[in-house]
Amino acid sequence: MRMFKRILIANRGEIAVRIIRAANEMGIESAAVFSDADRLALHTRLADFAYHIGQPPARESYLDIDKIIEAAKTSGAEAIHPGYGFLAENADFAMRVADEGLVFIGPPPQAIADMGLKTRAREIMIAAGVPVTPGTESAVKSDEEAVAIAKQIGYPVLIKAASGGGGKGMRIVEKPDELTKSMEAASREAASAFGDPQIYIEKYLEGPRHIEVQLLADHHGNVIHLNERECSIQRRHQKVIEEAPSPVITPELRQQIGQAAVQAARACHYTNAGTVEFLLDRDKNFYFMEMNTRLQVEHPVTEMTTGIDIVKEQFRIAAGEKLSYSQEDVKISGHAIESRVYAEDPLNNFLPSTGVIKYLHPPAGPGIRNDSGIFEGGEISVYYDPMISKLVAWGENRKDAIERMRRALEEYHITGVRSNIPFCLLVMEHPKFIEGDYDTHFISDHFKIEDMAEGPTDLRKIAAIAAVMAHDAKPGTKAVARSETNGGVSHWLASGRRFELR
Ligand code: MV4
Repeated sequence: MRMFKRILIANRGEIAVRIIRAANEMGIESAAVFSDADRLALHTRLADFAYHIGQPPARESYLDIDKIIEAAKTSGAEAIHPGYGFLAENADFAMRVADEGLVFIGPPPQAIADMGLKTRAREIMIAAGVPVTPGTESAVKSDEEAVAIAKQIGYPVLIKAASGGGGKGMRIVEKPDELTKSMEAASREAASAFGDPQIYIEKYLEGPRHIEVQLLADHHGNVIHLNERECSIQRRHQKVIEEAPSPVITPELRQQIGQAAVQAARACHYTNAGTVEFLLDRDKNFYFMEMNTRLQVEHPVTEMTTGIDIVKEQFRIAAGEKLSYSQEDVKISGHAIESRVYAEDPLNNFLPSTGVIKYLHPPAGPGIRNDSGIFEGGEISVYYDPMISKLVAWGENRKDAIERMRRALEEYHITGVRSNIPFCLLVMEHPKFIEGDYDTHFISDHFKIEDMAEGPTDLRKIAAIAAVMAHDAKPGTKAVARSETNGGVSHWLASGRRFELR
């Protein structure tokens, strides 16, 4: 099979841009789809072709399977890359793409469906000998079974929704007398959220770390892993900081968890790029949690530490080529950290901070990668994910990567919306983060909502704060607010104080 001449990207924002860039470098033409809200978006402008597919709400555009298929056919694309989110883990969509004679740049529909049902995924992993948390083998069928299992594995236990995932609809049960009541509530919640009342029970691990393994699998039986990422720094199941490699994974453990991930991929007949998520307990035992059957947001930290372009490999795999790398080719070079820069307002329940980007100065320089779908004059709207960009810093070691990320966050200036940049900076400066001593409770253990709030974005207020701080600052200390007005024209200072020589 030969490489595609043209592909369609069924997505928007930074990931659509990321995919367009990989296609461009490989000489593959790209067709974008866009909603009314994205007429001027970066992905719409960067692609070789762009097709309008409907109204801003995703249901009427980026989730409209018929429209996307129509755009693909009209464009003459041979394959569709779904990105992440939207239709990426929709088995019906993957099936439909194939039925239309197009190639889905992702796994087989059966693998998507199997891994989407958490109880089915557990059954497959248990049968394949992949470690899973102690608990029910599949969905619980009766109260009696639940009581017996919970007693056997010991409290606390965690009730999860069979069709859930990403942390939605989970319930911790501390004592036996709460079990049946919590099960009823969890089941009712699951039925209304996922249309499936089935639940299952696991031993609840306290303070686990989230470790995930990147996989590549071709259509010739080759499966390799690209090492782990650590994604424990998250807030309400929203990842904020990710890094590769994990500060706690030894070479021996890396080999074991990587092998388990490869086994998991083989067990569900996986092809293309995928990720197996594990929980790591305090004794460093790892347990299968979920498999993500898509390209992930945080894939750049793996790219920057392995030198492998995951999106290009996705194209090659989908076109029927063999993997370009064997397991022995995969090395780790240095350390990479990603900050997900969100437009959100902690003081307003973390709702998206919507508005027009009035001023944008993204960081650059050595070891910095900033994957972004926004631009000055662009808008963060209510319709889509409020991620502004993924800021990735590479360093020769973890300390250098942290220092580089701190420097880049200090350089990064956005006005018009509020962002979590100041919060990401606090994480880079936190002693526990610097030590690598953290788990999935890191944010709730160490931060209050007020810590996460950005100061006022009004330039006059910032200038006033800066003036006060400059006045109060001891010699040699840095000002934190970094704005001044200059003849009515506002501009930003990178850091520190400015002087005129006379
Ligand atoms: C767990 C757990 C503790 N014990 N399962 C959250 C997301 C979903 N995929 C599963 N999750 C968890 N499952 C057992 N048996 C703790 C979590 C969890 C978590 C996992 C990864 C990253 C962040 C998390 C935050 C809270 C809870």
